[in-house]
Amino acid sequence: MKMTLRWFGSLHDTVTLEQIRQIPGCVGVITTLYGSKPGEVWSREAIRAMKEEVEAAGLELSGIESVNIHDDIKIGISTREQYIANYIETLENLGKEGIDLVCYNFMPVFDWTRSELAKERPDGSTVLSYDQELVDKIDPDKMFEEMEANSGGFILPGWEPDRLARIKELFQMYKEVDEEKLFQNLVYFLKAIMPTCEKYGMKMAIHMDDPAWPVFELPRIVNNKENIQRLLDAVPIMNNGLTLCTGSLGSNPQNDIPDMIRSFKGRIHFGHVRNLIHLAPGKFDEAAHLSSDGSLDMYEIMKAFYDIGMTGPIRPDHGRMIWGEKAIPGYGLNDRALGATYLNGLWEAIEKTSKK
Ligand code: DNO
Repeated sequence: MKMTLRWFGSLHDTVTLEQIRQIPGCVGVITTLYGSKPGEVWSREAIRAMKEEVEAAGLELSGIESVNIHDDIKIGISTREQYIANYIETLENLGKEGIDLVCYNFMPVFDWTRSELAKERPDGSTVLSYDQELVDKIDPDKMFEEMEANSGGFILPGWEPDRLARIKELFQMYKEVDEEKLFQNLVYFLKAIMPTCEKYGMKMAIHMDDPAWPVFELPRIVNNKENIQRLLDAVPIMNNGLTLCTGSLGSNPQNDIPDMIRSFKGRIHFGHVRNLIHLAPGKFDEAAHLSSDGSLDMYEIMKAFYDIGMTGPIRPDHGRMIWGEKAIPGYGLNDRALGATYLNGLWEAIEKTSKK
């Protein structure tokens, strides 16, 4: 396992590479080419510049999160061919620059969804939270404005303005896309890009749907053991893999995360590890990474990663906002650094006791 942190680039992030380097045991960052739009080709020069910036700070560029998928690919209309060709060119350019991990998601219209971005907890920290009842009251067309209004002026990852410019039109286009169609469109995309992935040893790591159920009646297909297994079996090669996100899967208490980690051995290329508190069905608050602060057993989760011989990057995921920090919701330095340190501590203990 390699401990990493997500970094949003020097233009957008309040956190610097220098700070990330000072987190004990943190060896790399996961980042993306900010400013690129879904469907565009990433040039080799731009990729190289991004990599050189990270390496100059003494860190490794451990993977990309994300190369976003154009909605035409998810909807499955004829224009997808050009966007798939562009995606392949981006993968080739990444491969040529020695990058071999790409996290992406296949959620229609929206990426992750929350009803509140700064819910205060009793200790005064704030967290992201989700309440289905509140989300049901939101007009989906207004969702972007809601998130933007709550974001403290930061651009939220996955909620970039460009991506959502076509929101009304997109809802219309997704009307015909049910779960089966979305699944088939994902398989079509994966089959098209796999030869390139095999050539460059590129690991495609799909992110779980967050939350793990349909939102605004849009289909969700990467949300439980059965659906994920079906996806792995549909394109049964290592390059078709997962970003195992404990917080996304954990939104549904039915998901047994350690069991899923063990079942997907060999196909998990990247781990997002965080905790949350189940409050009621369809309602949760995010929490500190510590097991006792939330509903997930982080020891069992890290043990499962250890048992499958996880060698890829793991990153602490959304942190609380603490100690007066102002940053992208979920992505401040302080609580994610605590998270990384805690997860590294669990790993060290598991490693030492397992070797005895
Ligand atoms: C949220 C993130 C997601 C993730 C994408 C991957 O904080 O985990 O935005 O990066 O779903 O494409």
